[in-house]
Amino acid sequence: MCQMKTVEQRDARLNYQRETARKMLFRREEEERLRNKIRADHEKALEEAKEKLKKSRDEIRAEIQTEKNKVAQEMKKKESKPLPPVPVPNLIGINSEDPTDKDIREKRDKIKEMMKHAWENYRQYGWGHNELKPIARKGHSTNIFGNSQMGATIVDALDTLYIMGLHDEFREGQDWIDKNLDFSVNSEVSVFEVNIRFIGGLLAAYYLSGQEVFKLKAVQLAGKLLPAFNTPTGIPWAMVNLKSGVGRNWGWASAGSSILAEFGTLHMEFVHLSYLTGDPVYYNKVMHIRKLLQKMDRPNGLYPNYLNPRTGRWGQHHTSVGGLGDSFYEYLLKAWLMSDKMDTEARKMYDDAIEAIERHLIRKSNGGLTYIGEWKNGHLERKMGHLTCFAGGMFALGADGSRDDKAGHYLQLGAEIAHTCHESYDRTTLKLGPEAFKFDGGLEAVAVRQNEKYYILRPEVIETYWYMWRFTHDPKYRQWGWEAAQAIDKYCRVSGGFSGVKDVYSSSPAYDDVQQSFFLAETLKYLYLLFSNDDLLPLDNWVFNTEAHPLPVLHLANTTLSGNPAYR
Ligand code: DMJ
Repeated sequence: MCQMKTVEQRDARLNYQRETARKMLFRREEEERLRNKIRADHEKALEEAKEKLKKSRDEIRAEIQTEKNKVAQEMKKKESKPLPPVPVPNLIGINSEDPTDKDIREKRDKIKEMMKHAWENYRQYGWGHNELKPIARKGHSTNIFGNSQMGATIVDALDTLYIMGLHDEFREGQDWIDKNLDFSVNSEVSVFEVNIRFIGGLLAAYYLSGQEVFKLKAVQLAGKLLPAFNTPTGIPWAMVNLKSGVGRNWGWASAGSSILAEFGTLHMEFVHLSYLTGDPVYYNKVMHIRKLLQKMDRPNGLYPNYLNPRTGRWGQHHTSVGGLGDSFYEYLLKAWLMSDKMDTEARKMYDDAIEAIERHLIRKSNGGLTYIGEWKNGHLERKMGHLTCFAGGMFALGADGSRDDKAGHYLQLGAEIAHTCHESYDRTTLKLGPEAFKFDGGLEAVAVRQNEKYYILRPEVIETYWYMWRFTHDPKYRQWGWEAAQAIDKYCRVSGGFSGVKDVYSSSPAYDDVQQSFFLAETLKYLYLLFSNDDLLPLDNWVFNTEAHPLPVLHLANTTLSGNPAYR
């Protein structure tokens, strides 16, 4: 027994020694192989370097360029991969008969003529630039579009051209987008503006025309905006560099805050992006914002305009239904409408917000005009902006489905705001509305400060007329819209396009020399729709984003994207 153990132990020792020797040999061979490889690589690199030295500087440059092109081509190939097919929602009312009433037809033709004038001059003098300077007859841009030529007017105008039947002009725009619209640029843009004008414009053009290029460009651009959401809270920065993805906020915003109307106006476009691509990333980003807002305390039930994306805390307690707040409320309502009224969470948030606004911000002036003031650190400023005038249309649009069946009340509120905003136009010399107007110290619906007397071709008042027309068919809304159209044609039209004016109370106002892209996207589109039949883009099937780009209703369940099979 004992002898057997000794034999076994000896065998095991021998095996161990043999194994160790084998491993050492293998390691040595491996090291040798590696040394040889390093030597060979080194020699190859030396040879290549010697070869390179023989080449001229230009040859070397050309080689580097070829390498770069190869990489760029690879990236382009990746970017233009076709997107997965999804069922297109029911697209109703893209075309409609001409109005039977001759007078209405003529008015509509006049609006179309104005659109042609704006477009042709932009094409001639500003093509490819973001906007047009109609007096200087050259391109124009502002910091919201960054420092590159992204053809904002082309993208913003596309769907208006389409519904007006200006198909040659539409194709010119499509061709430019196809060949020139490039987002790999070192340019810092506004996330909000790029979303509502570019992504909204491209998506609407896609749904109306069915041309894939628009969908593809919208998705490429959205990918470039995503890094803006990389903040500690997921509340996006106001601006993002399209190339580096670095984001930051406006220097003027309260304590480094993001703006409610900016990060709160992404929902419609982002839900459509997820629907079309089958990728939930966009949907998740906007739902995260919503959930975060839902959890926060709201002073007096009001949403302040500023929120710090690092700390998740409110900035200054200012609340506005005009600039800085406006389209956040609009998108709560429209999220509900766009989901075929399935997204009841959004509807509830809208109802709660509107009730608080009515309680704290809406008042009647001594002269009987209903206005929406601004809440600033605990007191009400009796001033209303042109931007706030969109709210008349919003109240009317949200009347159906309102809490406690207050449809009549909200339609009436919409009518009162429309009336007030009309008064702000009617009390000027040019019959065009000022940027902001007061209800204070005996003044009603008039601007006081010189720097609030301008009109920059904004759409909000006409937008409200159109919604009120669709819901009531009261002819006064067409009449008011026509008054505005005539005033624009008389005082803003110049031979090189349309320009804003600096003082609506002066009979010979100076021009600001800017043809804003929203003039083509919104002002002229709402005017055209005001003189069209209701079956053109019916409101049961289409929801207009805040830049007037129509997006179709999707039958979406509360928290899922059931319209897209990729989600089932
Ligand atoms: C447009 O770009 C949009 O309507 C936005 O929501 C606010 N205002 C401008 C036009 O005035």
